[in-house]
Amino acid sequence: MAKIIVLGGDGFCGWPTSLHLSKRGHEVIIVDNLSRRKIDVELEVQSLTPIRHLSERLAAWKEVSGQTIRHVNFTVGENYHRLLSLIIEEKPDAIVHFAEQRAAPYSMKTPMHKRYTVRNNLTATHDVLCAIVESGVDVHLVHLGTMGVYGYGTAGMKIPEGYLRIKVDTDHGLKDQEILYPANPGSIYHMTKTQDQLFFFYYNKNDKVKITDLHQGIVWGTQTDETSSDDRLINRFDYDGDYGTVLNRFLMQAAINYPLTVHGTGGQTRAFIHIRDTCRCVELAIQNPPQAGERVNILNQMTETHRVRDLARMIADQTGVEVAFLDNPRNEAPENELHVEHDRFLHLGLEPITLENGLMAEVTDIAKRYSDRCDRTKIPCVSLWR
Ligand code: USQ
Repeated sequence: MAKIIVLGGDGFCGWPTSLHLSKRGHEVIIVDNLSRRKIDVELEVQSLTPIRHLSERLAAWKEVSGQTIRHVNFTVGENYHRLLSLIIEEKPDAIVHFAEQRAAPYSMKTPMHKRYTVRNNLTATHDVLCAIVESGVDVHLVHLGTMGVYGYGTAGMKIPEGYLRIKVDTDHGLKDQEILYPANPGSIYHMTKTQDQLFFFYYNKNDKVKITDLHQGIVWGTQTDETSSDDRLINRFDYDGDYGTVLNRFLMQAAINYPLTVHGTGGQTRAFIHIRDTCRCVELAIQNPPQAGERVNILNQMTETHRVRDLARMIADQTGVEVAFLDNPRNEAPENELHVEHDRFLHLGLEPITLENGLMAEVTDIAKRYSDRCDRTKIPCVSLWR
């Protein structure tokens, strides 16, 4: 069994992943400064689901599973020496890095939000890499990246897993090369993740740090076996215009009969993954570290692609809710095709959950159960890209 530090272990992906790893017998230490909860206070919105304080969550988990998860509260990126001493003292086998501001609309709200997102995300990632090297501990870093690094134009090809094979016209004729797929961020948030990639490239090349970068699609769903095993362990559910992501928003909107908020024509095609598969993929990544000296290991962590208006239509057909086509607050291609290679996780044994698996009803049930906690004024996306 491994010892794993989960940076950002109180968030939407971090919490269920921490429980998933703990349940399987790994020793989990959460580092989290509770920034996501503080942003709820700033935005005057709360998770649709009533999430408990982190100490209550951890006590409940101990009661339910018998497993202890420790929590250390500091800001990664601001407390370098705490991070360094934690790594030296605990000697983790793996560090899972979720400790970044993850919402594109939030990152675009104002210059202050842009600067916060850049400062927070880039210093966090760099401090983790720097501390791993200074500690001398043999740690595998598993980072939650995004499919958004590839950009959302139409590539005209299947998007590969991180690296693009190209031919370069050199002095000695045409030569094959493999390069990082050209970064094409669509928001300040996505830009920070493209910059993370360069940090990884450098620290892997220069210091031989073992790194897996997971290019994750849009997560949907909310509960896992672990988070649903006790009400006190419930995962957060974001429905607001900044943090709510498209499919969960549509399912929640249908549950309260709010016209589905399609941006523009809804011709945007995106990659999706269920939260249960997020947990499983992180576990698979930890179990399959790159070898020493191997380049950064990049996997596309998604299971299917869908067009936004198709999702809206499907949910409208099932529930009778109206579809509203709204001016798009974002600066993004109104229509795009998206084909993605994602064989690497399938080869590692992932059995993907898809929209057909009946789990959409679980989201709708949760949304209905807690609908009285919804503030309808927080649903519109008011963060503009211009
Ligand atoms: N959209 C709507 N209506 C809505 C909300 C969104 O039409 O009510 C559209 C957006 O305009 C966009 C698409 O749906 O075209 C996806 O938006 P989103 O908010 O669901 O997802 P996004 O901003 O891309 O970010 C989310 C996560 C981020 C993660 C990313 C993966 O917040 O952390 O990295 O998904 S990916 O999209 O593959 O880059």
